[in-house]
Amino acid sequence: MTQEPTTPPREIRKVLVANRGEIAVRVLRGLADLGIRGAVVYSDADRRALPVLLADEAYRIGPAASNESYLRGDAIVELALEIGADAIHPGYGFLSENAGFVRRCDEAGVKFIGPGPEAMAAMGSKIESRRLMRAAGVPVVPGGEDPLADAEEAAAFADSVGYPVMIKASAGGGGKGMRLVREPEKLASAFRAATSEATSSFGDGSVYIEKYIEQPRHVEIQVLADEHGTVVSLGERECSLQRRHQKVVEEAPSPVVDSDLRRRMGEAAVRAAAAVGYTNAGTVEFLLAADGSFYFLEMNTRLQVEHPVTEMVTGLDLVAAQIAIARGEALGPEFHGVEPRGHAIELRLYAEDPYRGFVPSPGTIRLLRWPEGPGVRNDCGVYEGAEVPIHYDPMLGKLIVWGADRDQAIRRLRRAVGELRIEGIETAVPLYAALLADPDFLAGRLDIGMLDRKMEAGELAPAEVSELDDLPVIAAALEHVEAQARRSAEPVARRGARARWREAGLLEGVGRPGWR
Ligand code: MV4
Repeated sequence: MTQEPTTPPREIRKVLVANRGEIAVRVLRGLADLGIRGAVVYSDADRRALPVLLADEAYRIGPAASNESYLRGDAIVELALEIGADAIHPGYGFLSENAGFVRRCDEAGVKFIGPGPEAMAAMGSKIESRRLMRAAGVPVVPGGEDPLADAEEAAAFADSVGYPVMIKASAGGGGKGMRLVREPEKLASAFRAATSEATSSFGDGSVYIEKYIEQPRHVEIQVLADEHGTVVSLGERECSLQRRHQKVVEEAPSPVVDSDLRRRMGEAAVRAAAAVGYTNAGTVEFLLAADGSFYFLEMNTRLQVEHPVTEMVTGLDLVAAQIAIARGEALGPEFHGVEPRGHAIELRLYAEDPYRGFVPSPGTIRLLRWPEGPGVRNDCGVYEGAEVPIHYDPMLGKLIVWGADRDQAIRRLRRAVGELRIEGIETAVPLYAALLADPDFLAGRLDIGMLDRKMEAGELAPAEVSELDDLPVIAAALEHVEAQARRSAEPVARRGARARWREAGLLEGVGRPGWR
């Protein structure tokens, strides 16, 4: 990145990470790689969590409940001022898409690492963003421009675009306040249901109507925008494998996006970001129909969970790019004309049981062994012995692989899933093992309903996970027990940081076998 001579750089020497779990770890690592001090907040439930152990500084922000900790924008800005942090990185979730929080940061003179509040608010309203996108020449799904006044207006619109249609909440996103209507007789009740769900969920009952696109893919474009008016596309991620609006597997590039479609979707995403004066990292979501047409859905104004697959195929560090943009630097040549190299796939690992309706499975991680080797990246927010609290999203982390092409990436992922061991909690690892043998997945035949359909049809029954037997594990455990016996015979002074942490009570409850 190059500095524009006219703009003085904004000093960023210390950043407060206002998040938890794997994304706090990812951001802290990015900061460390840049030589920037990383501070992190934590709730009572996260006192011994991995970000707290990795950060240069860690500050208690409140009790376990998010409302009293990670969502306390006032306390977080106050803390940033107190500790001399130049900027706040919000991660995803929590305060990351809260325009009021961004304004609060601006007023305090603490740099928010993300877009400005106007761009964030414009994209937060689905009706407003649809209107802006249409005006900017970004394709949107055929449908209404304004909030629907009543069921009669909904019926008139539905007749003009043709059934099936979707009624969506303007303040929604992620599927809340959304109703699919296939027959005119069901429209009025769907309108009322969407309106009341939108009112109770968002305090804003306005809804609009769109033509329903059958069995599309979810393909999103990663964009970066500097503070000098330059916006670039870093290509797409295929995120069609979802269950109930929760992404499960993501990959880059999409198996069906060729360089011409990538260029057209990239240009549309750049127009979308430019139309709202967007800055920093963002993602423009599209529905990609079977006939190759694509439509703007919404823009996520944050760094996303699945950003690593873009990093793996572009060789870029998106957290470093976010910091450079926040410092006022201009996007350099390495960000222009980016084409994907090879193929990356990410599996999300949640503490939940996919074969019992994905119920959360909180508890203690008794054993954790991550895969390693060529092309494997672990973005993980927990360690062996850690507790998975019930208070937050149960994502433990992500397993990401890179291969020279999709086939190699899939083979490496199969190998990595075979090496992965998580005990003490339930995860989707057996489901992933089944998916990695599924003919439709292998052929890249994906759509947004595929995972739910296959789960319901029993086509993804738990597969045998391991290609290894347990002998190496037993050997490692024996070796570990012996090593521990040797260590406990040593004088305290020679045992280093680990012993000191334990004496400080930091490692209470940390499982012994395998803990490094
Ligand atoms: C749609 C659609 C089909 N047609 N809109 C779901 C979440 C919200 N962001 C938009 N969503 C959808 N909007 C039209 N006009 C299908 C979905 C949809 C979906 C979109 C992306 C990823 C997964 C999905 C699962 C179900 C429905």
